[in-house]
Amino acid sequence: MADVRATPEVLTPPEAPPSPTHVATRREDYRPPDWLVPEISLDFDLDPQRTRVRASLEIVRNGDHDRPLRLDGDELTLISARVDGREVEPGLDGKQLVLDLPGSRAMVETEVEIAPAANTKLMGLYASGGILCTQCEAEGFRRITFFPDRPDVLSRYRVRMEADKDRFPILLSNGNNIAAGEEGDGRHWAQWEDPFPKPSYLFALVAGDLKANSDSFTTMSGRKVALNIWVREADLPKTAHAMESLKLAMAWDEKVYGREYDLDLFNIVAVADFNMGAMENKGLNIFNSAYVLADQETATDADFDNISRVVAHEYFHNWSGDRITCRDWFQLSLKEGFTVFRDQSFSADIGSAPVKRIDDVRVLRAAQFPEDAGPLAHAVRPDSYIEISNFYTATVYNKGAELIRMMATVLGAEKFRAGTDLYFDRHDGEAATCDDFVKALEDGSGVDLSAFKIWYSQAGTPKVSARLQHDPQTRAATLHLEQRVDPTPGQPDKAPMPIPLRTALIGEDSCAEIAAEQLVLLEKAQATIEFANVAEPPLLSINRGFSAPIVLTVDRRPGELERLAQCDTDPFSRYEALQELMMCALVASATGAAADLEPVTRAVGATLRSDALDAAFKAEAILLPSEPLIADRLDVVDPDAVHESREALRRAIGNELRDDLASAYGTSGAPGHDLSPAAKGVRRLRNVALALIAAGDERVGATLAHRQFMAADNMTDRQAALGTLVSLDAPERDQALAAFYDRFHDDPLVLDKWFALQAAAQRRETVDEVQRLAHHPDFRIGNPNRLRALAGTFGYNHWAFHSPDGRGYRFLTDMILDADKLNPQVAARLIPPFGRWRRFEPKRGELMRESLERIVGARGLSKDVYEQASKSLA
Ligand code: B3K
Ligand code: ZN
Repeated sequence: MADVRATPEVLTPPEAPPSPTHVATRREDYRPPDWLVPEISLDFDLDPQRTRVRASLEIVRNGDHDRPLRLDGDELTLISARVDGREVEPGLDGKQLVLDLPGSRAMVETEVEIAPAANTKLMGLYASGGILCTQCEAEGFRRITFFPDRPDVLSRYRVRMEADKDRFPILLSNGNNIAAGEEGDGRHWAQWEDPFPKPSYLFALVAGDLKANSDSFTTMSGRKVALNIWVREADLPKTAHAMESLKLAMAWDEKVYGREYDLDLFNIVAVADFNMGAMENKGLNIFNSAYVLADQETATDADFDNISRVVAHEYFHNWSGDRITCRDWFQLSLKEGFTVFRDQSFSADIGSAPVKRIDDVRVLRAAQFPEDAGPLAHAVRPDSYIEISNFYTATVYNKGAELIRMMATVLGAEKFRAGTDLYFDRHDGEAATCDDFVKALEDGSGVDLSAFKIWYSQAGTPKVSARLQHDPQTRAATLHLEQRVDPTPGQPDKAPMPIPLRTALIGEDSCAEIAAEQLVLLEKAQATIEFANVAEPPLLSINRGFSAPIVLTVDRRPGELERLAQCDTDPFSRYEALQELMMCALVASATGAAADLEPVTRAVGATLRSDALDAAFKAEAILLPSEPLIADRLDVVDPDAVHESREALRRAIGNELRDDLASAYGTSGAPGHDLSPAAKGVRRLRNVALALIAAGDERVGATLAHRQFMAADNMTDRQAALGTLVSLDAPERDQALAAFYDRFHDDPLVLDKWFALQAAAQRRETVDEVQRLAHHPDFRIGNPNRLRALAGTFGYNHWAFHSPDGRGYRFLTDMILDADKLNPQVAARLIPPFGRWRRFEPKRGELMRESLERIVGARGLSKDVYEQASKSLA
């Protein structure tokens, strides 16, 4: 692609059309609530078509003001409103109910009607496969009843619900079940009370024909907590792993953070239609069934790991989210960044820590770095939003977690724990801010962390360059460091950021650590660090463990990376050396330069043959950087050149290392039922090897993959075999796809895999395939998992999505516009692949831009999609 030299600036976008209803909320406008609601009683007369909700709010004026009470509402039919028992006619301002209240307290009662079965947004109370359930974060409670729906209004909830007993035998809400009874007309009722004041976004209710996997956990203070995972009866056998994960998470939070569970009951419910992974409602977590249900036949090792991760994440929220919540939605990372950091540490502790770190960094680079480098860049604590749902991003979650990790690294384990102890004590029962969190860490540890606050407010990934000079005569080595942050939307000028770099020197000859690891804190734009007594040529091992979320460029001599890939004593940096070695070759060939693949195949071979490395690490290390990651390194992206360069390297590895790959593929020690990190590692290595064998020789690959597919006794091997086959032009491909469908078409989560595998296929025909699949009788645009499996997966299939004729763009645009009519939140999450249009060669860039314009110009567009598409154009 050396001949393609576009000037992306010529692709100027038009002004986004003004949209008066889509106004931005700004962080600087925060004001404490005018009215508080210490107590609320809710009474639900449940019916999928028409549910009556009666709410009694004890209202208290907050401060000295004469502003009216404003209650948020959305798609509610108001039946009646009363103040202190007297019927009133409230005013309406937009969607808000406005009531002038003379005194400092009042009892406000409303009665509304809602239609759960018609709720396709899956926010508020909705129906999923015969179950009635809720999702309130961030602003869904207002779709259930009129309320000041903001996270700094904390209330004690009493809930009564009544429903048909046959259809809805189980009635659940937050807290404790205090009473239940029959109505005599086939209906029954239950009353729940939650003793912990909570914001409305943590309210939950479930009614359905559910069965529980029940267990218990005894807390460190000796209290017995009843645990239930509620699912459809047929799914009960698939809940064992989630239950084990929950108990491990409860014990881990006691041991690592001293946090004990606080109610006598903890319920989890799994539903098939859910906008994201799961939700941490107090005492009643509601989950996307994908993060609960698993068995050997239907779930992969990655699925099992994701279940542990998400179950733990939601459980950890009980303290970092529920007991201490967010003052306003700009502070979202207070609970999400911290909770992701907590779940990452948990997964590292129960599995392989190095492999977990590699995984986390891979996610960060795949999802967050592009965000930071594109038109949707925002700070970990954003300054404004049109639709808050659009800010549940990799920046708020994963970069937020990296920010906490950096502070934890600087403090060390003991001081970090002192800081978090103080945070939990000081803010228990409050709605807090990110500043409160840093202050508690500082006060608890006695360490000034104020410099790190810029990571909350400044968007963009810092770019650090490093150069090591060595003088053999004086045995002195000097490390030169420089940093810069590129402008992001709304932030043209950037300040230097504090960057903690775990750094060591490795001897090029001895292959050993010659300068022990130290923590270098780069605070200014530039710094130099001196090393004495460096007796042999040193190799720079820097940003070990990925101690800072940065893009690092190191000025290296030829051969350094290959040597580091063998010698680095930090597993992450060793992985990184091999990845960087591959990346250099890939970027060279994608830009038409001569690429020497030999050092790469040599290093991959050495990694495969190493006795010192375990299978899981080998698998991660030899996996080639993805096409989007290669594209991120290019000034102008030609997806065909990127694809060809990656395929060429895969072929070279497959051909050159045939024997090493065959022996890796032959590794034993992974019986299908064995979920130990070692067995998972062996399966991973075998499956990575299989894909590379197929890259070297399609026929051999197809034969092996088909044999594995037919013989597999677990979903990891079955899915991986099919994953290799779908990208090949072999007769086994269609046979295997048909066999997979025949066997699993009644299992929605496995059927999602079938859709996703085809949408991920590395073939020219994939764009035709996804169009056909969109008309498949099993495709359901209203089911978020199915939509993501097809359209979401396709959007990240770099080569196929960026088909030069623009058909990939048209497909995704149509999907987004169709999905937006039903579920704006999920539709908006499909937009980011379009956002990088300025970086593509001009023809594709123009087609991408046109797609965004078509979206922005569509009639009746939601504010979710409007915000993402219009910002992507800017
Ligand atoms: N807190 C929820 C996310 C809610 C998303 C709302 N659009 C799940 C989680 O992060 O644990
Ligand atoms: Zn969370």
